[in-house]
This record gives sequence, structure tokens and C-alpha cells, in this order.
Amino acid sequence: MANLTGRVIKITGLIYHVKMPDETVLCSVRRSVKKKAEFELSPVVVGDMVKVDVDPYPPSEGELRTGVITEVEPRKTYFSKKKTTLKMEKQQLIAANIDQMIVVASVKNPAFKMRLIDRFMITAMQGGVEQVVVVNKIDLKHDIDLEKVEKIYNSVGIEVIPTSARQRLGMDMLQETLKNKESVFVGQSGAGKSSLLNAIQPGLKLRTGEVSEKTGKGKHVTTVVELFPLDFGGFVVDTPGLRALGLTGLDKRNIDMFYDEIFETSHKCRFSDCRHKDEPDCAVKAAVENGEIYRERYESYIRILAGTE
Ligand SMILES: Nc1nc2c(ncn2[C@@H]2O[C@H](COP(=O)(O)OP(=O)(O)OP(=O)(O)O)[C@@H](O)[C@H]2O)c(=O)[nH]1
Ligand SMILES: [Mg+2]
Ligand SMILES: [Zn+2]
Repeated sequence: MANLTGRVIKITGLIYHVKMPDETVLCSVRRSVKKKAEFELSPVVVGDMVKVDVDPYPPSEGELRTGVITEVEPRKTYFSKKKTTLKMEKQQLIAANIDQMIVVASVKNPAFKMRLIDRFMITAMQGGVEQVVVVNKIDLKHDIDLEKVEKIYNSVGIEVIPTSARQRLGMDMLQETLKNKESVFVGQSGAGKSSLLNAIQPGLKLRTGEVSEKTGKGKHVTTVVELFPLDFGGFVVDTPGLRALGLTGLDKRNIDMFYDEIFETSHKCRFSDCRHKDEPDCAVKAAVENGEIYRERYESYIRILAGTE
């Protein structure tokens, strides 16, 4: 049996599609690999580099060869969310070995929610992935202060790209950002992740769906996580919009680490364990008052903090 290395590009049910140098092999996962992933719901995810025992028999005409995944190589980066089961808190890995997370929000339908963007940011930082914010549907009439949003994220080194998949606005900038990188598209259902990818590369022909008139929410159109090559270089992973993004590994003492400017300022607080809430002589609160720290960032921090208390 040939033992080769490949990359998981798609998972459908229990079948793992692994791209090898010359072919795509349909694989199952060896029991020992499943056992190792005790705290993870999915032992193998899209983007994983895996060792495969490829079936020696040639596939019949027009069929793909089959194999077994025997090992998962250590992940350089990952994107995961929390899944609470009856018994314990587990990490649900969604994609591995990607360079950047493109957090797609929309100015409207569904409503723009900075706190959701920030939750994605935290998961990206935890997984060692760079972040970019895309604000889509700018063709719609809305009341979001895009300049302010850009200022806030740019101040912590995060690029913001306003787009309209419908009117093809911002596509050059998005393409430039995606070029020669591996990106995972995340965000609320209906924000337009699949539409943006179709606008960038029509050949992808990803399924897109309506946003409900009644609830303003997406209808969870994309259901399979899949890795696609881009014609201009790079790869993208489209993901299903998440209903909720649970965070793992957060502790009320370390949340400020995910807010660069808050973390830096925190060294000037009177108490070294200051949470920047009701403590006296808090340098962070003072910086918010005098405009050195954006109030929106502070409020986002406080909301995440509240969730861990
Ligand atoms: N007006 C407007 N509508 C858009 C734009 N981009 C996408 N839409 C619409 O928004 C709806 C949802 O788009 P999708 O691309 O399916 O959204 P998604 O983020 O992939 O959603 P899930 O796969 O469910 O997570 C569709 O009806 C799109 O036509 C845009 O730039 N402007
Ligand atoms: Mg989609
Ligand atoms: Zn403080």
C-alpha cells in the first residue's frame, strides 16, 4: 500500500476528499486517528495535511480511488468554535492550515453586528490566523458609518474592505487580499460569503440563498466546508454561516490580550489584575474617556468579559 501525503479539501458525511499530487482520493479515517482527537469533535478537518494509505486497486472507469487516513500532520493554524455537549466542552475545528480569516458582515440584511465580528477575531487570534473584515452589501441603503468602522479596525492593524457582490464593488481590493493566500470565509448566514466568492471567481458557481424578509436572517445555504483553488493564486474555504459562535479558552483575566490597545494600556492601571470595569485608577477607562481608545472597542471588550463572568 502506498503511504502518501495529501490535503483534505472537502468532507461529505464520513467521506474525506483528499487531494494528492495526481488525483483526489476518497478516504475514511482510521480508528486510532479518531481516538487521538479526544477533545475535538472532528478528528480531521478541511485544510488538514494527512497521510493516506491508498488502495492499491485501480478505480473502475470514472471512479475515484479510495484510501484510509492514518495520520494528521500537526496543524500550523486553525479555526474552531466551541461546542458544548452534555458531558463536556469540546472544540469543533472547522478548518486548518489557513493564512487568514475573512470575516464577512453586511451593512444590512442581516444587521451589522460588531460584536459578532469581534468574536470571530478572537477565534482567529487563538488559532494563529490573520484577520480581514469585509463589509458587504454597501449597495443597500443603510446607516452604518463605514469610515468609523474602518478607522476602528485599522487602528489595530486590521484591513476593512467594503464590498458589494451585487454591484461588484471592492472586488479588486478583495482579490488583492486573497491572492496567493489561503483564506477562510466566515460570518453570519446571509452576509454574502458565497456571493462574494462567485463574484471573484464565477466558475465556482457556489449556491447562494435569499435572506428571510421576516427575520432578516440567512437561511443557511452553504452546508459543506470546502477548499477551492483560485485562478489568480491562492485557496479559499467557504463555510456555512454559524448560528452562534461559542468561544473557548477564555478567562476573564486574559480577554484584554485580544484587544491590543487595551492590553497595552492595561500596564498603566493601578491594579495588575484590573478588568477595566469598576476598578479605581483604571488607565483603560481613562483612555476611553479622552478618546485614545475607541469606545466601540471597549464596549466590545466589556461584552465579551460579561460572557465569561
Ligand atoms: N443587495 C445585496 N445583496 C447581496 C449581496 N451579496 C449577497 N447578497 C444576497 O444575500 C443573500 C445571501 O447571500 P449568500 O452568498 O448565500 O450568503 P452566505 O453568507 O453565503 O450565507 P450562508 O451560506 O447561509 O452562510 C443572497 O440573496 C444574495 O443575493 C450584495 O452585495 N448586495
Ligand atoms: Mg454560503
Ligand atoms: Zn484597568
